[in-house]
Amino acid sequence: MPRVHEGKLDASNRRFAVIVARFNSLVTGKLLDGALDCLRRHGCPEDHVEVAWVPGSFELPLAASKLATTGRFDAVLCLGAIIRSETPHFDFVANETARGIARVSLDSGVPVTFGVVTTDDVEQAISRAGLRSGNRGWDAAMNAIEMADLIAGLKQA
Ligand code: INI
Repeated sequence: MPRVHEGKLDASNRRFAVIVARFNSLVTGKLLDGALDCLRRHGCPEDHVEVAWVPGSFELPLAASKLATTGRFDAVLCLGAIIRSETPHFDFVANETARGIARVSLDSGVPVTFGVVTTDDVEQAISRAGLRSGNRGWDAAMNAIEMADLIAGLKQA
C-alpha cells in the first residue's frame, strides 16, 4: 500500500492571511465574505485571521510575499476580480497577478491560494462571487485549509 498524504479540512489550529483587492470591491467584498465564512465554518478562530486590503489585483503578490514571509501564517489567500471589459490591459494584469502569486508560494514555501476571478464581464464576476457559480473566495479558503494541513504534514513526514 502506498503512503498517502492528504490535507484535512480542519482549520482550528491554523492561521491565515487574506489579501483583498479593492478594485471591483462589489465583487471582492463578496469573495472576502465567502472566504471568512469558509474559514469560520471549518473551525478557524476569528483571531487567527488577518485581512489586508491592496489597491488592485496587481498588488496582491507583493502583499502576499510580505505576509507569507512573516512566519505568522499557515497559508495566505489572495482575492481579486479582473474584468476584461473594463481594461485594455486585462491580459497583463491577469498574467502578472497569477505569475506573481505562484512565485510567492514557491519562494516562501507557504501555500498561497488564487482567489482571483478573471472574467469577460461584471455579470460573470458577480456570478462567481456567490451568485450562480459558487464563490471563488470560499474555494480559495478551502484550498488554503487543505494545503496548510498537507504542507504541515509533509514537513513532519
Ligand atoms: N485591478 C483589478 O484588480 N481588476 C481589474 O479589473 C483591473 N483593471 O480593470 O484594470 C485592475 N487594475 C488595477 C491594477 O490591479 C493595479 O492596481 C494598478 O495598475 C496599479 O498598480
